[in-house]
Amino acid sequence: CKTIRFVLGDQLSTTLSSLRDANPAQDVIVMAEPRDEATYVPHHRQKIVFILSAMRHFAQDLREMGFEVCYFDYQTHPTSSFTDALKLALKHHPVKQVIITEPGEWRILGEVAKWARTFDITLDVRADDRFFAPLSAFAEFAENRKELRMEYFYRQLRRTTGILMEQDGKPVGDQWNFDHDNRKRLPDDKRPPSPLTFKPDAITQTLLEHVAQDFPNACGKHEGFGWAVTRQDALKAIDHFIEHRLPLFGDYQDTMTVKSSTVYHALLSGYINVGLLLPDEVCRAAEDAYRNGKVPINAAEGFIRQILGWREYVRGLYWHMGRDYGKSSYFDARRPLPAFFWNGDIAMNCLHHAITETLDNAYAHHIQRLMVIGNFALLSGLDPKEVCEWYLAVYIDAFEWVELPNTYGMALYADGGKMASKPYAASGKYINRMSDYCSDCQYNPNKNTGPDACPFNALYWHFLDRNAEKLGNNPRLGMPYRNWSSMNGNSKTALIQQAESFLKQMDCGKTPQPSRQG
Ligand code: FAD
Ligand code: DLZ
Ligand code: SF4
Repeated sequence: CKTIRFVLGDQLSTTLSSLRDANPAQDVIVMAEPRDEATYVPHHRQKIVFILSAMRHFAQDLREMGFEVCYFDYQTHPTSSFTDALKLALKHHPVKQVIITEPGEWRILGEVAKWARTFDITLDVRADDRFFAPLSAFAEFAENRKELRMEYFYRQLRRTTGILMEQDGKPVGDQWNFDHDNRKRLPDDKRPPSPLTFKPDAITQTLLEHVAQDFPNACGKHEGFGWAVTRQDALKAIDHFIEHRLPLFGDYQDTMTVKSSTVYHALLSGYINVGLLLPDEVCRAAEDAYRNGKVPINAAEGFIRQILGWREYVRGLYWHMGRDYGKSSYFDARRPLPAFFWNGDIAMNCLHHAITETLDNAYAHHIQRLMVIGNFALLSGLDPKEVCEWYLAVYIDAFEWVELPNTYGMALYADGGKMASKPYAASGKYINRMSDYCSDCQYNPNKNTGPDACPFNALYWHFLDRNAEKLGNNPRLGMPYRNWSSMNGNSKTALIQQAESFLKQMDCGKTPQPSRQG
């Protein structure tokens, strides 16, 4: 019988479970740009344009395949919510069955679950099988395990998919993990090649012209938009990445530099998350490059681990933890998000770069997100709810299922260690080792106290000291706590005072500045 197939903005794959058996002769595909989705956080302008443009292009592709697409664009057919859009669609197409692939977040799943009661329809919610592992595989993995660590889930998926595996069941290169090769600092004379960008076509251009005015609460710059919005262009982005950046992806995976906001990273997360690319094809392309001798194993494994390992693991964790994951704060952190998160106006060079690049490009690479911005939020005790909302708003690839475990679990340790075995807390010395930010900073990463001491240093000790009851027994923090205990009382007091004076300035709404001596 005739059905409505409801396709969401992160389901732009023609192989989607809800479209697989669709019949162009009788089914109607419904897509919508509801106001609620554009405004539930102040999304980055490039993120809004990216999603809406990719949706409009996808609708065009479906029409070319012969489908009738009932599309509620926000300009000519405004809707408030997905439910509102379905109600209008059912008026025009009074069908008895609605089919949808399960939404990527609890909020929308809750809304969709009410449809069978609200409307006179049967509702078929299908699993999203664009991932390597069904949710049941994560549930099985989690059963009877005290600790849910990525590494074991990843190895399991290497085995079940055969990716980077030898015929005898051993991992290619005889090792599961090449991380120890992947911590190089970028040499001064090395300049990473730029990623492939795409000139906005008429659909994207129209959105770019309207987005600033139509979404006044959105954040970030829309100028300089160069994201792919079609599958064809996203496929070109994979090829370009594999040829130009994957070979050194592993070596410089953890590096940060003022010379490049993208280093050797892929910039594929947005495309994968909205469905323009499938994780399987991206991993297989990297594996082929390794097997054809184009890239070394540390690059191929390092990259594949991000998608087959981290991406699958965070997705499993998000659904496994339930809808209340993200609602509490292990450290009882309550400090409001400082204003400089929205304008980058902060004297700390690493934070300034990471936040400004985020607001300019809707992108920052993993180490900037984790070890600069996330680390700062963790050490200074920012409220996890506000921090998570910020991350959900500002990145091109931000959808709750992937953003929340990464921010709340990994960066903020706000789940008390369900995701990470220890907080990713680091002082300025780590940032200095992994980046070239510090040489051009008004602060000194080698100083702990004094007017030009790097704030990360005192904040690091302040964080460990104030959370000693919760973290003191963590075996992975034994060394820093021993160092803290062995410090003399005056040094400790000076560090605590240094951190408190920084936090006080921040609480007063002042952008902390290094005060000059003399
Ligand atoms: P690369 O570094 O080139 O990695 C390749 C691919 O691996 C990515 O495209 C992505 O699909 C996947 N990947 C890498 N790391 C992760 C990870 N930790 N979790 C899931 N997938 C991963 N990623 C998102 O897709 N959406 C988010 O909202 C998001 N929020 C984050 C928030 C914080 C605090 C942190 C620390 C990380 C977050 N990440 C998020 C993970 C990671 O930073 C991004 O996936 C990555 O920076 C995207 O850029 P890229 O495509 O150049 O990635
Ligand atoms: C994030 C987002 C935005 C900004 N706009 C839309 C939209 O117009 N239509 C849509 O279907 N989805 C949008 N999304 C993604 C949703 O908020 C949500 O994350 C997904 O629908 C979950 O599967
Ligand atoms: Fe960041 Fe400190 Fe280095 Fe400045 S000195 S760039 S604040 S780590």
